[in-house]
Amino acid sequence: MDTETPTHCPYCALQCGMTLRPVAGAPVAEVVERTGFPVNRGALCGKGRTAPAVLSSAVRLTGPLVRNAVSGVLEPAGWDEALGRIADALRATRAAHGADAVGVFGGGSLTNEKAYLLGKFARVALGTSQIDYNGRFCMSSAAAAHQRAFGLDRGLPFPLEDIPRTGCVILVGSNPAETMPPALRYFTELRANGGKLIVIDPRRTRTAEQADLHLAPRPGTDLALALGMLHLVVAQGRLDEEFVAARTSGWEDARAGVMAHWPEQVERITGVSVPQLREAVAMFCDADSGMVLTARGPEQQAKGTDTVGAWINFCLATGRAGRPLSGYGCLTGQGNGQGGREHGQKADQLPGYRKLTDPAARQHVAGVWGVDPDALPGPGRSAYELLDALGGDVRALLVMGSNPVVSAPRAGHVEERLKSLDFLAVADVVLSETAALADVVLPVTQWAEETGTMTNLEGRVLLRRKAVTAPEGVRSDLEVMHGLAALLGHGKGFPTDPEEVFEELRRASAGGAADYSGITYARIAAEDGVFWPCPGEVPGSVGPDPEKAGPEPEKTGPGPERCGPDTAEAGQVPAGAVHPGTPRLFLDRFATEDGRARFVAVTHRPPAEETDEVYPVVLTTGRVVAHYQSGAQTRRVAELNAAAPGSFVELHPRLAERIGVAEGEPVAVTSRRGRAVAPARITASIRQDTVFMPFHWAGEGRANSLTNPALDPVSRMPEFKVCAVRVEAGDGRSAGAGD
Ligand SMILES: Nc1nc2c(c(=O)[nH]1)N[C@H]1C(S)=C(S)[C@@H](COP(=O)(O)OP(=O)(O)OC[C@H]3O[C@@H](n4cnc5c(=O)[nH]c(N)nc54)[C@H](O)[C@@H]3O)O[C@H]1N2
Ligand SMILES: Nc1nc2c(c(=O)[nH]1)N[C@H]1C(S)=C(S)[C@@H](COP(=O)(O)OP(=O)(O)OC[C@H]3O[C@@H](n4cnc5c(=O)[nH]c(N)nc54)[C@H](O)[C@@H]3O)O[C@H]1N2
Ligand code: SF4
Ligand SMILES: [Mo]
Repeated sequence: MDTETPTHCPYCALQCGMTLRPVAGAPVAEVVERTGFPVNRGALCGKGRTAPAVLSSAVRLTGPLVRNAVSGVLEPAGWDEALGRIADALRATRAAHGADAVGVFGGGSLTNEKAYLLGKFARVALGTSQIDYNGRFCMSSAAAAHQRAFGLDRGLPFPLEDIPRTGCVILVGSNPAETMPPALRYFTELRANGGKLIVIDPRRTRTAEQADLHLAPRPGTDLALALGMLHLVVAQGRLDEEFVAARTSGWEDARAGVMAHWPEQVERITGVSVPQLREAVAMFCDADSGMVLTARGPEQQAKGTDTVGAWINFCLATGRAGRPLSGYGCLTGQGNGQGGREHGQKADQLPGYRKLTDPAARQHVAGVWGVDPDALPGPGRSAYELLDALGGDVRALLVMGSNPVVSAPRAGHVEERLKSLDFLAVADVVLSETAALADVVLPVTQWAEETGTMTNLEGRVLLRRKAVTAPEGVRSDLEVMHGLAALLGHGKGFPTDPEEVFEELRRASAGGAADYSGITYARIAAEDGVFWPCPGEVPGSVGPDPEKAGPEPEKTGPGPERCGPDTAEAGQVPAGAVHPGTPRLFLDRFATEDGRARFVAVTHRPPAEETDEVYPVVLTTGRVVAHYQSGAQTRRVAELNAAAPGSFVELHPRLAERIGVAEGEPVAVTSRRGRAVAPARITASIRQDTVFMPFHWAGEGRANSLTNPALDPVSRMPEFKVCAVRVEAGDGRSAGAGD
């Protein structure tokens, strides 16, 4: 191809628009600004700018690898051999141990088409219930809280462009300066317009530096903080009684928990002083509109769902929800973190954000797939539980779009479990740490080499277009699923053309909460993306055999017509008219049965693991701007490695002094699960009782050797953001921080 192609970044949920232009004689295309795309208006972070480097054959997989049974070494092989080995192994596992002995692990970087087809592949071609994905590690707590309170989970109920026009934003455990740099503009514009920004983060991050007010709680105490602030709202007579009466239910039950959290007690739990709590409440309530946005800080906790629930309660009690320029939102993380959680790669889910346990949903989707609803398996295990079961009940695994050796909690244990499998297959772009353990590695095409849709953090469905030709020897994930399904006796139903898969997804999602039926590739291209829900007519020629499809089931869940879009009443669009999509949700009603948002009664509880004499320091983990996730992609880019060459331990000067380390010297961090060593990065911007490690690296500096897999009871999200550790000089000089 020799033309400029407008497309999107391979990495995070902002899905910045960019244009790719081939360069004569150079191995990879170059990135050109795409100013017309509204979300980032041409701006990119360093990862996006350098993304084409990973297209280079020098750093990526260009042919399948199969492990030699004798030497134990991964060796180049042909596609027929590689796919044949996988199909044989999966068939043998199923014959010996049953269909549920085969597992599938997906990812939020997969396009909607891939995520959809992967769910179908697991349930139809493999007949297994054992599928989940890395989104469970990402925003599952916010998703669960959204469902509980609003009856619908879309990360942001409004477009980012609304942020600069609201009165006050509380950013909880979110560091866009490092994790979504082009989005920082929305917050600087907010302040330029006279709006206020409050940041809640145990570290004074580059985002917190921009805030009007920074609260630095002890990690894992956000639930108490939110309840304490809501207590002050009530105590100061700032409850929006009219809104609570007209648009919500459950306040009386929730109120008791709120009133039990006195500000002084909250100060003791969180370390945030009562005057600061008062200041935050005044700042938020004095503005005539406001938003609370959470990210992984409060969510990646064993009580993440309740914590987000408390923040939603806060928004509801102050009347900052379901109104223009106000509301609660979650800043979703992965490129397709939103779409990836809607179309069926999650253990309990069918396409269109349907529930696998809902008979009507099973009937509808089975109809589209041309299978018997009773043949569909039930819900499987959540991501960590699935990884923990490897080598036990689950004996063979296919990984597509994740690198759990680096990114899973208690990663040393997960690595052991992966090694104990009878068979592991990994489809990846590069030889990730997880792929390096596999029996068969399949090299797949990436973002710029294939077309597909992504749903960004706003719920905007985007088209990522193919811009360059993939190296020979590489196949797409869709082709992988097609090939494997055919070998497993499903020659039909697994198309390799992304648009054909999308047309089927439209049918499968029709009538569901995440309704994509009115969205087409052509519309997305013409409209800079389309926000779901977007119901519409899907041409009958596509999808399943109508004979087998069965009757359309009655709608049981709250449909999109209940969500109150701003531009038109969804569902009330005249027959034949095109639905405009739904940039803004909940303005007229919430997506619950009665249209009211539900308060949830929650009370604070400590982290799953509290500090003690042996493990006296809190570890929290997160990101740096130069690297993405497990680093599988970005650690292969020279410019990014130069900017951030390796793991580190961020600690306060007092703690550094106590353990006797200077800047750059090795620090050993030990938890009940393992040990990691990385250079000290000493800064007064972190609490004295807390250390921070980024999780982008493998080996000695791997943060996840330490983290606690304690799970949230509702979302099954692991507690990445808080565990107890001992911190010492890495060369063994120090006796420990506890003394
Ligand atoms: N550069 C870069 N950008 C990314 C990614 C990446 O890997 N690298 N990944 C993408 C993905 S998948 C995601 S999910 C997003 C994540 O985006 P963010 O959520 O912004 O990223 P994190 O660094 O995980 O966590 C945010 C902040 O939470 C704080 N924090 C830690 N513990 C607590 C706590 O107990 N309470 C509170 N309130 N805050 C706490 C941390 O100090 C950190 O500054 O980023 C996306 N963008
Ligand atoms: N300690 C700690 N751990 C964390 C977190 C934290 O804050 N702290 N955050 C968690 C969060 S929010 C997330 S999202 C996870 C993410 O962690 P991972 O699931 O490991 O995510 P990635 O590193 O993006 O892994 C994606 C893998 O898929 C490959 N890949 C990319 N695109 C494609 C594709 O289209 N097809 C295929 N087949 N492969 C592809 C990449 O090369 C890479 O190897 O990490 C979690 N782990
Ligand atoms: S902010 Fe996210 S989407 Fe935008 S360029 Fe950076 S990594 Fe890519
Ligand atoms: Mo994430």
